[in-house]
Amino acid sequence: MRTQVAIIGAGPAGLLLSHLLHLQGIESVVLEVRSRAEIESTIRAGVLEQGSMDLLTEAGVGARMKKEGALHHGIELAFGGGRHRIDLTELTGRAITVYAQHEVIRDLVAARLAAEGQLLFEVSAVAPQDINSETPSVRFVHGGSQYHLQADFIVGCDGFHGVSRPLIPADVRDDYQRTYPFGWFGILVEAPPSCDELIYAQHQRGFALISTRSSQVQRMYFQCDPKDDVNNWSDDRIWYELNARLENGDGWRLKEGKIFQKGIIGMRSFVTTTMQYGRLFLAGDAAHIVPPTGAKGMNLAISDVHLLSQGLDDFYKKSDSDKLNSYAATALKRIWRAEYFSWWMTRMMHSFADASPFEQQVQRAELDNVISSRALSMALAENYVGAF
Ligand code: RFL
Ligand code: PHB
Repeated sequence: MRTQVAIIGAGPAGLLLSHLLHLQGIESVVLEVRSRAEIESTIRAGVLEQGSMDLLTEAGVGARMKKEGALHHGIELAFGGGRHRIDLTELTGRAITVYAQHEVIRDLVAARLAAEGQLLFEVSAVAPQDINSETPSVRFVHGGSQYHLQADFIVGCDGFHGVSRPLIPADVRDDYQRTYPFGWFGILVEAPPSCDELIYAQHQRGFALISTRSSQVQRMYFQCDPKDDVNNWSDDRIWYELNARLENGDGWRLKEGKIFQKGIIGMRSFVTTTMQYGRLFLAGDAAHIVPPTGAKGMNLAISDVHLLSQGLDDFYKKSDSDKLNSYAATALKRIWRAEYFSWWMTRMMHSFADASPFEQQVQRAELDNVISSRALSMALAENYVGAF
């Protein structure tokens, strides 16, 4: 079995890379451990930057996103019993779209299958070999048979817990990370939206985020102990906590409904700066993780593979490896800015158990500064919509 680019993982990074390569006439095979039904139903991100929307549209996979996604021109910051709108479009000329990650995945899977792309689900024992040679390959098992896929390049798009990153020897790999002392409790609710835009709330009891999925389904999160158990949280307790953190002093309350999914997510920042090792490249969560407060993870995965597809195009069409060789350095500029922004939003919006009263007051003052200064509002807006 032979292809030009072997792609490990069918998340947004792997699927979009395969699709972009196809548009450029470059062959790839995507290997995915999970089933199609599973990747098309896992609930994750929701916010697409304008640049991501534009790329998906140009690549011909944006029609449903345009129809079913919700274009948002602002977000709200809630703190101190008040709400403050950050007008993203007035400040940056750009907007974001709220469209679930698994819908992006469905659109990409449909496009790959319509083009008769090689997309193998439920593979196991995925083992890249000879990554530091010009003849890398991947061994794997599919449908009970062993396969050996020869390729020119291997791209690890297999997320944070995948097999690709650990193949880069520890002595040449530079990893940077931070784990946060809290997690997010996420729920999906059958209810109409409680507000027109996303609300990011800072409160002594902890952070809360009100997002949406459709006119009937809402997505909400609140800061929790990462080791907590979802079974400790009855629906009543969840609504009490969310309403307490969003209190507005004017009797406003969330529109409650049936909670049909609950889960706890850990929070970390992570970057490996070694995104290339020989003929192995890393993209998306395989190379970096951001806490979800900045809504950057899926967008970074999209911008990584956009860059990589350009590098591979130059390699095949012009025998020019410059863009491939500068892939890591170019991608990391954007990655570190997104890491900074996600860390900054996380620090500003969450409660830290060890914060002194002084630090708590300074945190509030920072939020006051962000909403009162046009320069700081604009910095937040530019980072949020990805205007760089
Ligand atoms: P993924 O999506 O993790 O996909 C990796 C795929 O690789 C497969 N895999 C393997 N396949 C073959 N062989 C192996 N050995 C394999 N090991 C793993 C996995 O099964 C999987 O299908 O990585 P990718 O493509 O890099 O995409 C990254 C994004 O998924 C992630 O950054 C975002 O979901 C992060 N994120 C958000 N990003 C945003 O841009 N906007 C948001 O609003 C946003 N909200 C979020 C988020 C992530 C969250 N969670 C659950 C961490 C909200 C949450 C709650
Ligand atoms: C989501 O809708 O899942 C979402 C929105 C904004 C974030 C994180 C997650 O910052």
